[in-house]
Amino acid sequence: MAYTMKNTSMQVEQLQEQYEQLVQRGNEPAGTYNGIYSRYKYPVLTAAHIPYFWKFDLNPATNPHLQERIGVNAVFNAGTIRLNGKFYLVARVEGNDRKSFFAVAESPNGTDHFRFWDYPIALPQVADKETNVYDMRLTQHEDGWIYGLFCVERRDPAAAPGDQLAAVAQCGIVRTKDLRSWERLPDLKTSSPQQRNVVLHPELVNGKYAFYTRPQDGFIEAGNGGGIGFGLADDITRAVIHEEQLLDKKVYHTVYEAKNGLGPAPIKTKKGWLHLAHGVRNTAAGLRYTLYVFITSLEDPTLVIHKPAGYFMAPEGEERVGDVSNVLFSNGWVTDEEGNIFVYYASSDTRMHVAVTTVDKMLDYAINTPADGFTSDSTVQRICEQVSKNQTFL
Ligand code: M1P
Repeated sequence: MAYTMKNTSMQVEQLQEQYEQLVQRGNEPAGTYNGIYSRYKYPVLTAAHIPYFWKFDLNPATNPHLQERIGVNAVFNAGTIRLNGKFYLVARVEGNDRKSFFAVAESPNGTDHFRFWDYPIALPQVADKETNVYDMRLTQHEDGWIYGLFCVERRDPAAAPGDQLAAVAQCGIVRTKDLRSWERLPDLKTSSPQQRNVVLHPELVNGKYAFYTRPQDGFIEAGNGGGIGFGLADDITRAVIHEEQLLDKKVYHTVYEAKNGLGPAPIKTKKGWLHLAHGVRNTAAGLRYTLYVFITSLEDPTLVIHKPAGYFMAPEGEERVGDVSNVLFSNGWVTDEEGNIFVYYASSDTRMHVAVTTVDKMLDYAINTPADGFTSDSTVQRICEQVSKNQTFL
């Protein structure tokens, strides 16, 4: 049956109501107690948070069946920033057509009421046009700009004609003052064959722009280049890193044994630069991505001074399942004046969540959690020591 004008307008109202119900839903802390952070109950952004007017042609003359014309598959891996008391996520939105792009969602409190702006971000293009863009890290830099570093992906020019998988990942750079108007700068140049998970440090180091990198040999495998790297560039408008040093390597039999990558830009604290990263290990069920934490020295940002063993967060419950299951990935967190930290993380390349903690709790966690002993025996010894000391309190 063809829809009449009346039915169409009723259906549009229904779409609008469903959308408003979702966007206006409150959120609350939930999940298992660990004293370190509180997960929130509902994801803060999902594909359902995409405005209905992005997906549907609302004109009854051109869309009599009110069909969804442009589908969205997932919303994840958001860069974040807090400006004038509001929380902004620059989310990776992935269309049904597999192309990712960026869109800004805004919330008054950081835990709910995230609403996408009316239009996604139309990134200015560079001459060597990319096929896909994703995973923006936002850095409020001391030079006054907000920088967005993201992955640009192009088909490998050396790919054999039948090979539709070979790709090259590099770091794209944009900057803005208001998240509305974006200036595109040339892609970062390094001597590594590929780059992903590149993050700009918020301060100049020795008068230069400092980048956290993730050099990699191939598109998926980090290969010999595995680890979080660090390099300096003289000029952000033509950024070239001549020398990359590994700051946090992948290590045998750890949660970052296969590869790792920095998450958001680090938070400056009195005890050092606080970092959140993802570590990847291999399992019979495929790769497992968890989040881990470390601190680098304020005097030497390439020096890791605290690193708790194991993961800080791992996929739980519904987080475990999605387009790429068993993945937690974070490229955004924000602090507020009270010392709270809002950790934004994506689960299984499908949706965005928030967990809330404080700078004090994170420092306690990072400094006082035992470091990795790298053997089962050392783990057992630590537990035994703790149990012995706890006898007085039991
Ligand atoms: O699918 C998990 C993640 O895989 C990639 O991250 P990495 O380069 O560290 O393996 C990225 O594609 C990321 O977007 C994705 O979430």
